[in-house]
Amino acid sequence: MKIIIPFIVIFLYIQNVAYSQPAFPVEKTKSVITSGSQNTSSLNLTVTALIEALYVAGKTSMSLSPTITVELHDATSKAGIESRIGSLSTAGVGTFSFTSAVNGTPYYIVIKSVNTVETWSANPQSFTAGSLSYDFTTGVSKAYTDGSNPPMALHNGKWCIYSGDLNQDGFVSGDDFTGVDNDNTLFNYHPINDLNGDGFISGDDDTFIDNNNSAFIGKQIPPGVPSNTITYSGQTYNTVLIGTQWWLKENLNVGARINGTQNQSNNGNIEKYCYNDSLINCSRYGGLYQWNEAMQYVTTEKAQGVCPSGWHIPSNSEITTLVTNVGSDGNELKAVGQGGGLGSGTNISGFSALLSGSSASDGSFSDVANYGYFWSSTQYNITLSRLMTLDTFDNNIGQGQSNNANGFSVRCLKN
Ligand SMILES: [Ca+2]
Ligand SMILES: [Ca+2]
Ligand SMILES: [Ca+2]
Repeated sequence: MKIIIPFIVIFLYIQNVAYSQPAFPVEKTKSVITSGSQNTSSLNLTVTALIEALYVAGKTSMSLSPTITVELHDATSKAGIESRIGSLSTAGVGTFSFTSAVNGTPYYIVIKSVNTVETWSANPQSFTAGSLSYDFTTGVSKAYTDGSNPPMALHNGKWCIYSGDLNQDGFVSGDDFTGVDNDNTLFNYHPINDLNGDGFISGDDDTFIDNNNSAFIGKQIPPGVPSNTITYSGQTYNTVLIGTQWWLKENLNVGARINGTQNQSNNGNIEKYCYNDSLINCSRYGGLYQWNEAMQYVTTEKAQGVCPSGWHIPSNSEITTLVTNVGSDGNELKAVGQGGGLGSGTNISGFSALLSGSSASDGSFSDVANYGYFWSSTQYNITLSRLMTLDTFDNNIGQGQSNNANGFSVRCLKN
């Protein structure tokens, strides 16, 4: 079976998706400074921040140049308005370009990464003449504190962002050991678990989780930050800001399950397929929807379709914006644990994509754990519509088209 499976997968994949060249220039550069998405009206934030475990390992600089996310949050509502992914130098300096921020308006600056504690600037900061610099390392007073703990860790004279929140729940606790311990035991390597950046997953990485767990370290945020969850049809969904787009962080799982041998129909009820006709797969991966059902029988781009009120099925060009915002690196979209080798998900964007597979019009299911397919609301022609594809093998992001009768995942985008 192990020899046969890849051939089956490739065959089904070719059958399912008529592939086309991406309609956008392929942009491999992750640094936001050199990104093609930068426009003339963007504002540049130069931030200085050191990540605790990397700085302790490197002693006078970080042991590697980390990828982080910087968010700007409205000073009054505290809501996130834009997030940008980029790198810090080993000295901790990085420049991030924002397209929706304006001069003279104060914003909180928020630093996130896959294995650190979310850290906010002590106060809102404003851009002047297109630029703003903020250095978190020079004093504990540079980060927001709710008084529970110092909001950063002091190492070798510099204030550092706490390491150790690997599951990004806002606390450093026992749950955060899981990935490190698994990699340590199985001799696997996922970058998220290499806290000190020495190329190995070992007990040294546990140390930071251990210490911060004992000290009850967690994120400290100003009062009134809006919840990043919504409830729709009895289920709670998380939301994530990528660039200026708010995405649902999980595949939609709404409607009544029908068998893959039946067609979803324009009957006033939302219907879904669950992989292998098993309800538990809908809980894990979300539902699979034929294009017309996903769109609720309209063909307009950005239609609400089966999405909650105030949300819609993304257009192909909105997906292209997402692709640009992650530097065309599909691994940044995949959840940690999805994909293998060159295709291992890093989830740097927080999009948390799963390789949920597909259904075909003959009632068969295929590709789970190998491919994830996400419908757009853009038609290619009368029978095919555009979609985004992620796979287990590499970091490619496909933007092809496929038959409307196939069942794929749906990710909703906020209007
Ligand atoms: Ca945690
Ligand atoms: Ca390590
Ligand atoms: Ca229906």
